[in-house]
Parts: sequence; structure tokens; C-alpha cells
Amino acid sequence: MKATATANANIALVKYWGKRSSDRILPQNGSISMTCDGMATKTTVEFSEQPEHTVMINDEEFKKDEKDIHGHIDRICRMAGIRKHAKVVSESNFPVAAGLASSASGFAALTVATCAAAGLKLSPRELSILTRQGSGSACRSIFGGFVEWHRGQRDDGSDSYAEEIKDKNHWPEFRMIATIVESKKKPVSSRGGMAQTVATCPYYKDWLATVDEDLKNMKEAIEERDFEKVGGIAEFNALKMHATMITTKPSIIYWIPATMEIIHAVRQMREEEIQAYFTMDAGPNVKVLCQERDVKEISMQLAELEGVANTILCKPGDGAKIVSEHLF
Ligand code: 2P0
Repeated sequence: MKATATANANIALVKYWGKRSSDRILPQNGSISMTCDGMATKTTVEFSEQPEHTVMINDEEFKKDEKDIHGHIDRICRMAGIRKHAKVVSESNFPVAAGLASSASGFAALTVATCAAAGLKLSPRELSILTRQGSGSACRSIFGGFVEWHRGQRDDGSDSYAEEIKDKNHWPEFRMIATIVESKKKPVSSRGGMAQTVATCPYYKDWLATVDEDLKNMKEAIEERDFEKVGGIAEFNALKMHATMITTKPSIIYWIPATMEIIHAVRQMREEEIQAYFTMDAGPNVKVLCQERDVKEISMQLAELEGVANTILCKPGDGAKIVSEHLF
């Protein structure tokens, strides 16, 4: 009754922003991401007779917050029909809660390890649906390479799952440089921010009206390995999402001066014929999309910017999987 899983974070190229059901975590729109080799979480789960679930994340005891880890473990226990409690130890190799998709890799690794420890055998699609109920974007980290999370139509969520578009070997030269400007916990959570956006942004419906076109074009661009097309769609999609955040009441502005500095630097790089595009999530950090051949030059230019603390280089990675080496 013990198992360990690893999962990579994922960064959306077409963003998930807003829920149509918060109970089941059903999105308002579909999304597409790259699973990132370079930002991973490893989680060991063991069931025993201990009186309650215990969860340690990066050497700290997990305190209850809006992401209900204990409730997610209970959900899996109910499915498996077991009454024991879990000891969970989890470690990530990148800063948590800084808009770097730690909840995606975290919930994907937790779900895969907990199911294995509980003896629950699920298909990848079933795992994706189950993981989604812990944290939406995490359902994409079950798969590797380039992944689409289907919005689905049904109220029970049975058709809202992620699916691989292309595996990591389809485009091995694709790179993402996560540029860290601040590793502190963010002021407004993604979950709170998206609920507030759906409730108060006057342009939210306009955002939704553009997403299907982005999804269709992004899928084509990935299939054709058309870097400029992927970069252009991803960058504009992120700006549209941030436009809805900024025009929410009260306004949510995740950007800090260093964020703008990187945005302008990336645009300047394009002026100089360096193919680089940016995307941003619910935080101040910027992810720079590029190709292997330009990594050295782009990293050098980013390192020279005042507000940049460090960078993490990612390429398309594997989906979540069971590993043999436990954390305890
Ligand atoms: C994404 N984000 O597609 C978008 C872009 C942030 C901005 O998914 O409430 O942690 O657990 O479903 O998945 C972050 O939100 O939120 C996110 P819940 P989640 O990657």
C-alpha cells in the first residue's frame, strides 16, 4: 500500500481561465499546454492505520487551504473502498505557488501515487478526470508532450478530460524558459482570481468567444511544428487572459515592473530576428517560448535584466508515472 509517482508541471499555450462548475472543477473553455521536463514533483503515498491523513510538502506540513488535498485523498479512498489513512510526502524542484504550475504537477503526482497505493487501476483518461477534481490544470500533467484539455459538455464532468495531441518526441527542439522574478506566494490565488473574473469582468464573454479559434489554430501549429504560429497564438492568448484579469473588480494585476521588462525584452528580440515569444499565468513570472538554437542568446539577454532572479529551462516532457524510488 505504498507507491511513488512523478509528474511534470505544464504551462498552457491556450489558457484555462474560469469555471462553469466549481464543485467538479469544470472549465468554461478548453486549453492546450506543454508538459515541462525541468519542473517536476515527486510524491510518495503510503496507507496505514494512522488516525488521519498527513501531508508534507517540501519539508513543511501542509496547512489546509482552498486546494483540498485531504478531500482529494478521501475521494480516491472512496473509489477504492479503503478506510485507511495516507501518509503523503511530496517534493518539487521549483518554487511552489509562484504562478509556476506547482499545483498541476502536485495534484497529478498525488493522484497517480494515491491510486497506485490504494490498488485502484484507472485508464489515463479516468486518471485525468479524477486529477481534474483536485485541480483543473493538473489533468493536463497526466500526459506528456503537447496536451489538450477538452472543455466537455456534460454536467457530471465525464467528458472533461485531457488528451495528448503529440508526444514529447514530436518537437524535441521546443523550449520554454521560465523566468523567475519573484518566488513569493502570490497575492490572489488562481482559483479566487478566476472566480472573480467570471463574476465581474465585463469582457469575460469576449474572451470565451475567441478561445475555440485559438484552440483550433494552436493544434494545427503544433502538428505543423510552426514555431512562429505557436508563439504568436500563445502570446496573444495570454494577453487576452490578462486583459480579463485586469478588468475584473477589484482589478487583478499580477504583473510587476520586472514582468514588463521581460515582455519588452522579448519583443525587442523579435525585432532583432530572434524567435522568442512570452506567456504568463496567474503570477508575475514570464515564460519565454523559443527553440533550442536560440536558448543561449535568449538566456544571456534575460540574465542581464535587473528584475530577473533566475531561469528554469524546460523542454517537452513525460506524463505522470510511477517510479520505484520512494521518498520515505
Ligand atoms: C492554465 N492557470 O491554463 C491557467 C492559466 C493559471 C493561468 O490553470 O482552481 O491551479 O485548481 O482548477 O488549475 C491555474 O489554475 O486552478 C491555471 P484550479 P488551477 O494553466
